[in-house]
Amino acid sequence: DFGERKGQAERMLGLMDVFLKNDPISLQKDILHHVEYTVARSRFSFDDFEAYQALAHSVRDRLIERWHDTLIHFKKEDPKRVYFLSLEFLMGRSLSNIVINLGIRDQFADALSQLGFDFEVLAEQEGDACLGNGGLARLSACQMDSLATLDYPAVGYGLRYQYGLFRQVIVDGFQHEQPDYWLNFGNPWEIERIHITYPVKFYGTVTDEFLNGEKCKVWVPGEMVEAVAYDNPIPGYGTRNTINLRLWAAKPSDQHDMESFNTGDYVDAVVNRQRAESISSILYPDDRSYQGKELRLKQQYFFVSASVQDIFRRFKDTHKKFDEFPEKVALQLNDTHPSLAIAEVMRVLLDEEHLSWHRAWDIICKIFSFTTHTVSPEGLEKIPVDLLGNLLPRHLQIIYDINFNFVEELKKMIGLDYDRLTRMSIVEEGAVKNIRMANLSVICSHTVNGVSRLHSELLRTKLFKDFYDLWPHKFQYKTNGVTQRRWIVVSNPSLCALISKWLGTEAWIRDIDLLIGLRDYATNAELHQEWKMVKKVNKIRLAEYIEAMSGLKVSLDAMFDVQTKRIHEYKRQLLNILGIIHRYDCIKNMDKNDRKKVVPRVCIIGGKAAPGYEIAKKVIKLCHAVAEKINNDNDIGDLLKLVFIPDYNVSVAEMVIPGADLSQHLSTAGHEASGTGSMKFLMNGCLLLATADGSTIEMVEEIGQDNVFLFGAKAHEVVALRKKGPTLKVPLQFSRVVRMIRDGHFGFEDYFKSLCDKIEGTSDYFLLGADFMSYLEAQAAADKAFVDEERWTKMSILSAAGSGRFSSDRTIQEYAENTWDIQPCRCPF
Ligand code: CJB
Repeated sequence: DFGERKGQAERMLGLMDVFLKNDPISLQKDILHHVEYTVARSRFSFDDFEAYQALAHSVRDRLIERWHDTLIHFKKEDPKRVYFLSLEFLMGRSLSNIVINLGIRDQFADALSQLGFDFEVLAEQEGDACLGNGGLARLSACQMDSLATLDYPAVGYGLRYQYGLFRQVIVDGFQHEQPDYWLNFGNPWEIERIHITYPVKFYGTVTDEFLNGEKCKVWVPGEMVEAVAYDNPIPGYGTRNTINLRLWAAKPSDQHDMESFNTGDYVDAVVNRQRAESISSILYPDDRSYQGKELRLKQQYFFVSASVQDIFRRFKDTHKKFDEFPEKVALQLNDTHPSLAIAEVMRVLLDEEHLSWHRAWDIICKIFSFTTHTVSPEGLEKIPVDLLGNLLPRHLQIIYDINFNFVEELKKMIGLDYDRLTRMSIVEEGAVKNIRMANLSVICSHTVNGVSRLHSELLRTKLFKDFYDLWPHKFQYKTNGVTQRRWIVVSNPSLCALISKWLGTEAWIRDIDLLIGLRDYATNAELHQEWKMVKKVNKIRLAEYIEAMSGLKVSLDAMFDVQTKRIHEYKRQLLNILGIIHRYDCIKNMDKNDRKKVVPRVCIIGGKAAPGYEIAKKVIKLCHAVAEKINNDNDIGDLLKLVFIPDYNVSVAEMVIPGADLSQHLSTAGHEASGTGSMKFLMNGCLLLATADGSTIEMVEEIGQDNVFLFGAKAHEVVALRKKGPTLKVPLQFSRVVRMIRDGHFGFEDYFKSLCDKIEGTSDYFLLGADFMSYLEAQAAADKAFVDEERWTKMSILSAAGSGRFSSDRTIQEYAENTWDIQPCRCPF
């Protein structure tokens, strides 16, 4: 009865304030309430961690208000939404980011200090959410922040792993991996939605049946698990909009294998049921190596199937005709990991909604867009046909049908060019038959994006050349970006305040192009003073961390030179270490006078190696062995120090990046699709020492060649250099430092032998030898610039001033306008 319901609603409204209040007393009451009733500790006695929990819950309450309002607003407006499908989101900590985006950080800090707590200390209590490996995963997190801030109607979908990326522990210089059971201490930022569940099916058989006289396929699955939604509200900055990141967890299904309960052993049957949870239990730690593991494929399909069901449910709530689907739905594939979504949407449209192939295919071609993050063909995901056919028999059929139609069309267009047909086919023939997920994604998406201009060029001329020749209009690029909210406002509050002061506004936090205004003051002596002070504050913070972690005292006058990222051969951490050995060797051979001219350096390296990646693990050990030698050499003192920062993750990055003077990005040109770490350093006024690779090329265009230390072969020269092979001359300096390792200067010579073999002679695939001299020259140029404080500070200011293009706000706006065709949908305040 309407009257009765209206009356009840009004009564409820009367019982509650419309919104929670943010004055100091209300906040303190709220925090204490959560101490007592949520954390269940006495409000007269609770420690920092409990205070953090209560604080987090008070923040969460405010977050939920906005999230509800946004979801209701989206429902009412029913805009076209983008669904961002990604197997990885590297969120890091949430508390500071959330209170800053909600605009209530200072209020909370005041309220806490009146209770005798320090906001920063409590924020440190939070553990990182590491549901991803590296750049790709952190990019997803930055893009969610931008989607919310720019008011786009977006939903993120992913997996709620119970074990995040392993923790890296160093024992005697070797990497050991420990599990990251991150949910142990609870996660206040997620909302468990026990009623939002979907069944996900695996295995079984497909039969032909007749429905209303029409032949159709029926998939009779052999296993079923339940996907449960966990919602993670993502607040925008300077807006009420708070969007949803929905992560799925696997739970046993009540419909799962009931038969075994009746016939078999009860205990065994329960244990079997529990196995369902393993699907979402662990994040695969192998950044870009595809091993054809069934569990990985199960994860991919599990999250795709649940997300697609959720998307259809939402669409069908308000729409009847599937022809409207492309007007309401854009599906973004973050790399090929979610590309089974193509076959899944097709299956639902054909087998459950009973659309004709023609109509279903028409919809597919309008809704999917694909972004690849990879440069090399070996990086592309392939799934063995046997594996796919066993786990998802109906999907394999659909992929075969898509491929059949595609190849038939292709023959009409290009004739019987069998080499090309073979290359472009979704099915790779060979000893093991594979499904090429990238080909599937390119064929079925309306747009294929690269992540930098160079990357896109490589896609068009190499990786996807055949497809580009066929469909040039599909290929675009969106140079990556990072969010300035996390990478300046949260991680570098002093720089944030300084920028706002000099620009006279905080508007740059939403509109990063304003940073360019700093150029006007690039030579202003007063700004120089303040700029140097900010760097110093951040260097002190980093130096304290290094000392607490390793006992090593470092000089603040030294240049803090940082290379932090996943360890990969192509990223050439080894080049950095060889350069350090060379520097060490030079200092050792100098007389007293020359030593006085040496620019002191603290070299900082950090990053994880995939557990099965032997060479990368040897690089970590080499770094420690070299550090051991140098740091204990009294002859060297403060002139050179080498530090390995263990367990590099988002929160460590937030502390390291602002404290860096120089940052290194050494990938062999043509191998880094974009690179995003460099953007974070740039925003924080760190100078770059880099190759002309990925998005660095575009950074140089923004800030000018004079403000970057560029070195090394260009992408187009790399192929020619490799061809030279054994005739390629490497400099003596290079051979000498490799010889020092081989001769046991740093111990462990047998262990390092294979590492040395990898970079000498024809095996030097990543061209360390060829680039070495140019690298040393760039390093010398950096030294020279550093001693000229005024010049360095100016370069630093110009770096930050020119970093605006590398905000994920710009990237997301380009996606919205040129790929997804969505409009902002701003929730009224
Ligand atoms: N990337 O982090 C990953 N993992 C992969 O498996 C493949 C690529 C990185 O993605 C970043 C975001 O697009 C890029 O900036 C980076 O160059 C790329 O290596």
